[in-house]
Amino acid sequence: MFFTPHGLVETPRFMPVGTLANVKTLTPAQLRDTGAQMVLSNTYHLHLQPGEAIVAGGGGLHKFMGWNGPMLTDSGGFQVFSLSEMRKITEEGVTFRSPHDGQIIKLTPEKSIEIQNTLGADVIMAFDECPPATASRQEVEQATERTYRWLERCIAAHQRDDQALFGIVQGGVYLDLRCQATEALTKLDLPGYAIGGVSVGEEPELIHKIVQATAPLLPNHKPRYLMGVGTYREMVMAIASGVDLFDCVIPTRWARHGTAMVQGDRWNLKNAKFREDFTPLDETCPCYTCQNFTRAYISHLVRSQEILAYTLLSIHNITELIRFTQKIREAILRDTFATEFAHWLAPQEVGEG
Ligand code: PRF
Ligand code: ZN
Repeated sequence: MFFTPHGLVETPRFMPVGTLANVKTLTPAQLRDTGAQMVLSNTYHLHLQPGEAIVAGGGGLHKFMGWNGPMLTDSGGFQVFSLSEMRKITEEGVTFRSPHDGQIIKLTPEKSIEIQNTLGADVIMAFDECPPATASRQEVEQATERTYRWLERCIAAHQRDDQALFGIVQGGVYLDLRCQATEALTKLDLPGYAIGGVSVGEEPELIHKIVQATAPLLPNHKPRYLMGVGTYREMVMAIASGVDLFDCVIPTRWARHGTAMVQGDRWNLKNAKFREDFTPLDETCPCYTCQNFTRAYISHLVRSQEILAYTLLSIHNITELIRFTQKIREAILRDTFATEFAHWLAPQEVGEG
């Protein structure tokens, strides 16, 4: 558990993604009812649209979007790499072309922190370089060292003591680089740490190895956040290694594709078998969707492409993932986590999925 100026966050916990200062298709009240505590938003997207000055004009991120719980903003570097074209990276920072109007935009560690200071989230992330899974060892080594130099610049630029700046460990699949980076970062005594550069196209077993080698080296009295990971098995494994926070677009993205996450499985609601199924998605689920609607009704909405379909599925999917991390939290507090969740850690069957 940790505290922010906008309330506490019980860990381990899944954080829904609210890229553009909203979790797609949900009102803040609906979001609150999923059990969400901390919500993530993005520097890259908000800088492009509407711009941080407008968010500040609206009273800062919390007031602007009507969410007065804990918020975290990602720093933008990762989004530049995965989303924009014509990006160029130097020691100074990253330049890229705005997908909105083609304008050349430059993000540096200083600029990212300035934007995040203006947005006003409770937790802000260091500006890092996340190399692709195809990068060579030498490229990863250079990116990891640069990420450290950028972190020092982020710390120097950071202006607000009501915002916690988290450092990000890079190092790709190279465990020795991960260990070196972790050791260097922990010396800086930041309020929290993240593991980045994971789940960028490498084998799932490598994700486990990286997290198992890195998370236990981070201080266990500070939040540890595994960026961009939110699948069941990866979360169980990471929590076993000490990770506290997760985020992932899967529950909301799948919802918009008509897919429900039900007890470890995924269901396409367009499937004919749901047309006359008058039971809830999951009768054990306390969410608004499961308490009030049937599979048949949601199937009808999905087939008709009604916006309510995406709202109801987002409510359920987010509730499902938060409830999963909440169940793990309760098991940890009962001291039964290792036995209750051991089956998630068993070797996976080949050809599954
Ligand atoms: N760095 C940042 N954000 C991220 C990542 C990263 O490495 C990832 C990688 N899984 C997701 N989001 N800043
Ligand atoms: Zn539900």
